[in-house]
Amino acid sequence: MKPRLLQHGPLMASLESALAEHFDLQLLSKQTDRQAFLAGRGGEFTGLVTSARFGADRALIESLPKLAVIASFGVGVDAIDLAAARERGVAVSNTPDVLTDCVADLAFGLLIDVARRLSAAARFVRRGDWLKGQFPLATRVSGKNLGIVGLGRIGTAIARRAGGFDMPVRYHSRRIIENCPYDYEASLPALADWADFLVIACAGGAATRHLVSREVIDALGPDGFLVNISRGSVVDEPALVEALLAGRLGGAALDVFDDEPNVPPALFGLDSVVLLPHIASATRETRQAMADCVLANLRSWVDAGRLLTPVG
Ligand code: 8YV
Repeated sequence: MKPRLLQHGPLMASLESALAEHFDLQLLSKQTDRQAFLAGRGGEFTGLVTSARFGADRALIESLPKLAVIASFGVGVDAIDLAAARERGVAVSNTPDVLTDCVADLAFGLLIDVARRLSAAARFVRRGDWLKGQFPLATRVSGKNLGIVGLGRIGTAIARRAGGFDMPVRYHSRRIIENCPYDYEASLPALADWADFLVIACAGGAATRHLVSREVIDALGPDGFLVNISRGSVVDEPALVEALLAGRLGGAALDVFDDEPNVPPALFGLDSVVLLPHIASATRETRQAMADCVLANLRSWVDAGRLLTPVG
């Protein structure tokens, strides 16, 4: 008999079919009465497969009394109640490493876009405005100061890319990293003050909520640019919108938002912002590698009783 696996939220079609080959897969989203389904059948599932987007809250974890493992598609686990999982002895896996390069590539794409105004210039051409005059000058990237918030796998990959642009790099994180080639800045406002570009690459969740505050945004200032490929929750979004509208911040390039897929409409008319629909890991190659990682974790759990990429 195949082990019972509950799926929360949609996944790539190829992953869903691969999972269905190895597991008795039930989709929570297909249940018309979710509460009644969980109350009646929650005890059947030892595994839950979810994503960084859908996560697993305490109520869901507690409605699955035999739950032993949660496998999540994505590296961020801020939407999973890890405390609830720990209390119940539930092991959790994510998909680190395989998405690092694509996320770092996109961070640099955003950085160049917002500084050189690529998206804005493309809109200018499509509007026919080139026929009427020149596009305004933009901001140089090479050689400028890059501040990175969170120097984990993704932050480090962004720092490596900065080497190709001769950008001095400094970072801010919970603690200093030994033998790190980049200078540590204990104060985030001080890092923002030094930086021409501030890239957010730390984990989301309660510990980093609104870390990029009004004070940090003002320290980055009218000549500075914010790039976010982490989580919208890390930034005080209303303060960011206010600063952009008032011209107190040079620009922002955002792949993530506080209430996705809702983006503050006040940003739509601004050429100083680049807005993307959370696509940092969204390449065919990386998403397939993430799917393979989810499947490999679940199969290893069943076959060997251990996860390949456990969280924490
Ligand atoms: C994906 C992400 O958008 O890995 C993460 O933490 O946010 C992204 O890679 C997500 O996994 C899709 O749910």
